[in-house]
Amino acid sequence: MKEFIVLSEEVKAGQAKGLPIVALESTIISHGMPYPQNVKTAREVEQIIRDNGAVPATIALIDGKIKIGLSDEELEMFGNSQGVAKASRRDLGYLLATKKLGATTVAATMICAELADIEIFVTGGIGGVHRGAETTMDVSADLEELAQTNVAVICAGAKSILDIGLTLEYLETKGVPVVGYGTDELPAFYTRQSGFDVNFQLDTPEEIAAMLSAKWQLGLKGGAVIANPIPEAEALDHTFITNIIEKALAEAEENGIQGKNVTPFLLGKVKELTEGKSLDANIALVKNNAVVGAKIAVAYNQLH
Ligand code: PSU
Ligand code: MN
Repeated sequence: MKEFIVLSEEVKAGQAKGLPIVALESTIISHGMPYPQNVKTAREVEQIIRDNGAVPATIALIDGKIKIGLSDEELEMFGNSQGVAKASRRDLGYLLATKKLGATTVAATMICAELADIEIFVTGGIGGVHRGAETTMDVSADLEELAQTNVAVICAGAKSILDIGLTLEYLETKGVPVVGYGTDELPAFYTRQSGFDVNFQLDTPEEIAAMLSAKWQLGLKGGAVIANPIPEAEALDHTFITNIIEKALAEAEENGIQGKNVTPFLLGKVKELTEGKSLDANIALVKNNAVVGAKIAVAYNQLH
């Protein structure tokens, strides 16, 4: 297994010194945001993690290896090339064996993080149960991964391109805790409110670290969703974004978008219809998650 894993110098040195490490995904770079904002954001997020006392490890598949920590050139390559596959759990074996470039989703990043002994992972949003999943069966592999892989995902809640209620039901069935960071309501990515409660509200990185530690010490497999609301000043108006999401969903349906193309299509459409406002919000919330995630990693590290 170890033959597939390559740590960057920064991550290797960090692990040797016992520093907290924070995993970051690469699908958000290759398929979640346009160039050049994607690369700029990826670099800034890494720096925020350093500034808050942890070591960033952006994860991707390159030339038959799982890279834990990317160079500046590699970040640029993932942000600015067409031929990067979106890599989820099912794709890992194929992409490694064929030595193709793979941008890891939340699910695949969790798998790779666990292989590299990284417990804390920061991103923007997780996949979930899509609206209409009763008939399409479009349920993100991210949810199954949260059920079985011991990595906590700091995100801004679940986007309303998803069926948030069904996503919470799925996570409940799988025993995945959904924690609100300083809130009792699950944030909905672009907005701070969703109308759904989280399972537990915790207000400090130390409390979250203690919860994760207790869960895993018991041998309870699986991750946790740590939902951190977008900062008030960056949040989009609820009615504005809801109308746009409805339009994006209708266009996806008209165009027969399916499978792994659904989420990138919807994100791109929402960006276009908001004239970039959704992208600004997305960038702001990821940076906000990086601050919180780094602090959780520091607190978790102190317990171990
Ligand atoms: N949500 C976002 N931005 C993203 C994604 C989700 O706001 O980039 C990406 C993540 O990598 C997530 C993936 O794991 O989409 C989910 O895709 P799917 O719905 O196909 O499982
Ligand atoms: Mn899907």
